[in-house]
Amino acid sequence: MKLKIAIQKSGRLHEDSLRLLKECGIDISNGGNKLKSTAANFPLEVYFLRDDDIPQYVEDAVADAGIVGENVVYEKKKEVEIMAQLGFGKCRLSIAVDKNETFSKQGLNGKKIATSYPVILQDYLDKNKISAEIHEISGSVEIAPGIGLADAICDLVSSGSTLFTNGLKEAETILESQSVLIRNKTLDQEKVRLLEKLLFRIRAVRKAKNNKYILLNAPNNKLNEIIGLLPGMKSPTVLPLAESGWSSVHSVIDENDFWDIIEQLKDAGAQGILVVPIEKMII
Ligand code: PRT
Ligand code: ZN
Repeated sequence: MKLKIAIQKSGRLHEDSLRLLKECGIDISNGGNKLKSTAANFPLEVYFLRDDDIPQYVEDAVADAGIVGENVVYEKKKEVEIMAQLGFGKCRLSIAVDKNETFSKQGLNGKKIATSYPVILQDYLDKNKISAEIHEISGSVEIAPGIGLADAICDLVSSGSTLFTNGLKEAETILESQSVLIRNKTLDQEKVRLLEKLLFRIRAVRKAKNNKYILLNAPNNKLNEIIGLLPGMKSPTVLPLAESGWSSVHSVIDENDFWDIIEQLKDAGAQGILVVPIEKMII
């Protein structure tokens, strides 16, 4: 029995999806032109598909699970369950208008909005009691206002440079998105067990990415203060240095607190601070 997982065949999520599986210790030969590939060391079969088709395949149990953007999951409205956010493919679905226009939500009334996300956009319009016309197009949405096809657009944005080069500005974010792991809702016990195993590994990889291992030297009379700055997983490890009066302190810190804590540690008298990436974190 193998767990079947669908990932994007080519495009923005392809590499990161494969990398995540690899970091979970699962070796898959790269897609190339193949439709599917079997992992050498985990009961997993990987299907390479267009991202738009993945929710449907997962609903139909052609694939048991899939990796796809939340934007696609919400747009397709298929019967699938989101298991975990994966931290890559981050973007937002936003309404954009001409850069010289003053934007207001109610100002969208009676306007024409071009998008590849009619379902999510309609939900947003309904929620905000806006009555606008949705013009669905499948690509190059950003050129629609320039050629007189629409007054505004609703499209994915990451750096914002596509909007900028087309004389548009981001006016309102309607969805924050990133890649997620989705599953079919009626998997049998054995498949659920495999999926849990995969999810356990994904969590360990994700957790490790958000944390760093830190080692430093501290004068013994400053140890309490320094340890107070480093909660660690349980509590920091403290080992005596060969030089008397000094200790080596080891701990784990959150990536987001990193620079703040480093400053405080230095101020407290820490020296020789080393910060190293963590590969996996099981807690
Ligand atoms: O062939 P297939 O159908 O599988 O791929 P696709 O062409 O439909 O999708 P692809 O590979 O472009 O994107 C896959 C997923 O990546 C999307 O569904 C999102 O979840 C995610 N993602 C993250 C993005 C972006 N960032 C993004 N910037 N998808 C698209 N864009 C486009 C956007 O549509 C716009 O044209 O990039 C442009 C804007 O980028 P910036 O950086 O200029 O703002
Ligand atoms: Zn697509």
